[in-house]
Amino acid sequence: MRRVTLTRFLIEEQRAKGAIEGDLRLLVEVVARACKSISNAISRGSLTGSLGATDSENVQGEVQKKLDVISNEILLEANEWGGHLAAMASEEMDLPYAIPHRYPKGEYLLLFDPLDGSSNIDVNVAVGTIFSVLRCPEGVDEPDERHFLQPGARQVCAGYAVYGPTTLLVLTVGDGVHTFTLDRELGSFVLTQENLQIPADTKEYSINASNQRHWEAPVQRYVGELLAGKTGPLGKDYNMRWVASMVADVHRILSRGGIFMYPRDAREPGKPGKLRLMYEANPMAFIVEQAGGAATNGHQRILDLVPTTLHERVAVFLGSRNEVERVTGYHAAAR
Ligand code: P6P
Repeated sequence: MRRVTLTRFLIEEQRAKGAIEGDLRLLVEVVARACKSISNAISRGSLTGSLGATDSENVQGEVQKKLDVISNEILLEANEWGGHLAAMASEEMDLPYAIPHRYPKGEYLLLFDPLDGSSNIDVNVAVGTIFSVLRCPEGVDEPDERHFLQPGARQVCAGYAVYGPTTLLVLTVGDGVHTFTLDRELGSFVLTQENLQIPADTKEYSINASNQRHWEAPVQRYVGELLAGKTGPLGKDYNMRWVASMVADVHRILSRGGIFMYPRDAREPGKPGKLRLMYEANPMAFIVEQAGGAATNGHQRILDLVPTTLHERVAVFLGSRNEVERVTGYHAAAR
């Protein structure tokens, strides 16, 4: 494998395919550098007193971990001065972040979950950063929440960093999915896998089974068939994994197939799901589809959903195409 850094890859992609014009390349490199800083911050954990919770809640009503706030700050400070962004939005902030007037603005909107799975951070389990890039609508100088509310199909770039045994950056600009591994000696992300493909079939599913009694009928039916194994209608035994960090569960699926599910459930009937559409489901759906997989909310393709609020939630079924199509078909049959 040619040892290609992220910068060289982005330049050569632009030269070969015109896939990544200047400001988008700058955006990806700045976000990657911020993810390196986040990786360093979380790797020091208790050494720097950065574990544990703050005494504040985010817009989701969740208690913020210190590292949620630190990671959010790292991404804001890394991106606000470069001139590539019109505004930013984060799981950790109620409203979009306007680029300070002292800095030039660019054509992109950046959305992120700065530290996904942060409930795992205090027990040293893999967490991650998820990001999504949209174009700011033409002629809009001061974008507000409305300008972010674009369907996921309009994303020009999406990616995540997973902070595990190694720190990885997984990226798509609409021309396949590629993985970069952080080489801490070089201080650079190095290309380690090109054009990831998710197998259409799988023997592994991912769901928080403790919520089983709250699921709707199509999910009860589908998971019941998975549990029935070889003697059941699917004719094979399945394994289950649930890390409770979406980034870690999705990365496993990108690496070896599987289906990830966070369905809506009866605990909060008013909520369409737990995961957030704009900066969790949409970027992951873009990546999964670019790797040959599928992503729906049980009824529709996630990337076709038209958002109504910045922090809206959505049910998520994503991964191996044949399994996602099966459980989505069960939702259609139940209507
Ligand atoms: P539960 C993390 O809080 C997260 O948003 C996703 O990363 C993860 O898949 C899910 O929630 C875990 O939810 O209910 O199993 O704790």
